[in-house]
Amino acid sequence: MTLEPTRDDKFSFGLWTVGWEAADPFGSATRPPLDTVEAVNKLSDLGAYGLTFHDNDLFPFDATPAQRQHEIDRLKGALDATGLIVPMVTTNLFTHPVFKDGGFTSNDRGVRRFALRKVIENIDLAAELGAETFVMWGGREGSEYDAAKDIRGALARYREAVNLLGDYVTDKGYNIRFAIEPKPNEPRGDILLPTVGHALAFIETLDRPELVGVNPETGHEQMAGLNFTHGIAQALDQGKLFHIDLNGQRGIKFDQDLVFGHGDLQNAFSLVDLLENGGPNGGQTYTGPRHFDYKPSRTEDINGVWDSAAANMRTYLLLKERAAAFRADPEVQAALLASRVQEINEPTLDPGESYEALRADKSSYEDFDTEAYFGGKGFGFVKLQQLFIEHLLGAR
Ligand code: GLT
Ligand code: MN
Ligand code: MN
Repeated sequence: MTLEPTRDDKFSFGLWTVGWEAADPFGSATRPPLDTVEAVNKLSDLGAYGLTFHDNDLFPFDATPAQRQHEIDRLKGALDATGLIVPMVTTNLFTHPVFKDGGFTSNDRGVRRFALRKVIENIDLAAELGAETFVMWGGREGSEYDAAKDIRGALARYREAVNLLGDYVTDKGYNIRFAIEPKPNEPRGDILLPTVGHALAFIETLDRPELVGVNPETGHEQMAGLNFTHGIAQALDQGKLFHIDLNGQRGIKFDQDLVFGHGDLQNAFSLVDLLENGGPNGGQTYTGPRHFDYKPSRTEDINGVWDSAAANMRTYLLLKERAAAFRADPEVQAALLASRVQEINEPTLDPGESYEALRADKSSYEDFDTEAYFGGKGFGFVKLQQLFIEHLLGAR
């Protein structure tokens, strides 16, 4: 297996990632702006297949129509020259002061109408560039103070917005689906739709749930102490993994946006196995873009930017190679069997078995030897996990 990224690996990067100038709440930028054409050329050279962006990564918030078009034309020229594509587009509804209380859910109705217009303009651009996924990260949709936000009202406005945008892409005949990106907090004290589970539940309340899925980000689930691989498995199970933001996070703290694998490496390993192989027993895999939403650390100059971009892809491919080795190992196969990992796919009831039949089956209850589970019948999960670690470490 090659560790050189190719277009077939479907690696993509946000323009805001490699283009991050590294200003944080405590310090000013440490890098100059990165030109869009240079970003496209370099990502293409490194083996990526896609570039994604917010409207205002490409042109400023206050750009004139001519300036906007000039930047779009420059991007298109670079895409044509390299063959890079734009698989996903998203809208900046968080930087400008007008969005200080959110876009779709600001208490200010005028702001909500402005936000909808801004997104609609950007959906037209996404369609023009052939993007098939439109991400909605509502980082400013939330609150700091419980008294200041009617959460049910805000969710109703969120729903109203997504429903309208669903009508828009449907009426226009655009081949675009929406992906909601959850995050628990930062920049707001508490953000609406904070986890994959909240977003999945919300989607079922929409007029066109089939048009809307999720764009989970590694660090965002891990900031809430959640298992990212579990969240992704559930999104796959529900047919809702429309896009994914891969990065690294070390525990429950601010959003670190580290390189993929530079956080919880074990979880990154199980994630790649899930995306590539469908998890322990195979099954539904993920075929969409492997999108890296990371921030090259503030300590880095432009060399560090490109080293870190390459590191995301190389780590992904290394984990993919390690997952294949893990699966091919006969000792792992034996350990999986001993741990009865495949048995979870066997239905608990016999075909057609009713609850009456279950109640009539004495072996399921009256004669079932529960005592055997005291001091016996261990599952052997630790032995299996050690094999997983040894493959991760390249020791096998
Ligand atoms: C912002 C956020 C990311 C989102 C981007 C999409 S913007 O950088 O931190 O997680 O994916 O709006
Ligand atoms: Mn993040
Ligand atoms: Mn993200």
